[in-house]
Amino acid sequence: IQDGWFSEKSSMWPGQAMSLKVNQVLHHETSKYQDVLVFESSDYGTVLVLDNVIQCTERDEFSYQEMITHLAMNSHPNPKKVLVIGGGDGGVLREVVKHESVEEAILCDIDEAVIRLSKKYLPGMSIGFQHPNATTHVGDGFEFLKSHKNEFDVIITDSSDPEGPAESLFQKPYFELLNDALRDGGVITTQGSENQWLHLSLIADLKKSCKEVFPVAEYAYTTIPTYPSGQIGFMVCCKDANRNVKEPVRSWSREEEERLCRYYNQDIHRASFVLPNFARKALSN
Ligand code: AAT
Repeated sequence: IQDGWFSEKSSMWPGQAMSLKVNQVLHHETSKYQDVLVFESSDYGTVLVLDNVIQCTERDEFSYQEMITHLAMNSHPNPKKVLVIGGGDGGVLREVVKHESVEEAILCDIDEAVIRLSKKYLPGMSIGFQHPNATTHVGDGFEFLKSHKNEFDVIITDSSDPEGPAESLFQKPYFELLNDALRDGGVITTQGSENQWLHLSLIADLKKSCKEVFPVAEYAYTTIPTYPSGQIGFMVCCKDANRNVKEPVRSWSREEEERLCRYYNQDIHRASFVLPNFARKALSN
């Protein structure tokens, strides 16, 4: 933070930096895994930052949390048991339990500090932890999956960027673990290596790894002002070769959509897989 502004500088997005005006720092600590900063911004509400990278702001978090969740949930006919890897702010859990079919939702985040501070400073997201069907486990997602086989209908990996504690969550052995942890017909989404403007070759590698493991692996994206370049992508994969994840298998009525969500709807589900030519070409194989 310099002269009252936070700037998100990183070698992952050289030569650019999203800046937010800081009203006040609410908390700053070094956890076991990362530097954790919570501040109140002038126009984006409370902001959570890990290792100098913005994880969420109260103003625009719904775009990411709704899309990473409902792209997976509405690509499954009847999701009962759901796992969230990462997502320590609780926002993805909040979205998961909007689906009435869900009997059990488990969250596994590596860092208790994120969960603790979100409960204190981000009530709109951490409300997800309060749901009676939600349970929380503190630990590494990669390790957690090793002891869970053939168990989940949907697994959502809401992880930080590949530099840091989440590095292993972007590689093929992780997708093999995900595949083994899914029941028949299961669906996953993962944070897809940032975005098309910055990391096309990383995304192409990620998609290739997913395709080697899952019969269906598609890239989708959402817009979000406070992530690098204003967008972030997801891999959406399914164990069932006949499932078209670009078409929701379940959808809400327009009234329900507007009551439940601020970003996601069935048209945006379909549209989120449509890519501009430069990205379509790079991801075509
Ligand atoms: N919904 C907020 C967005 C996030 S949160 C990423 C979470 O992943 C953090 O809470 C972090 O503690 C957790 N995490 C990191 N590594 C692991 C791991 N190995 N196992 C389990 N959880 C992990 C993502 C923001 C994306 C930022 C885009 N620039």
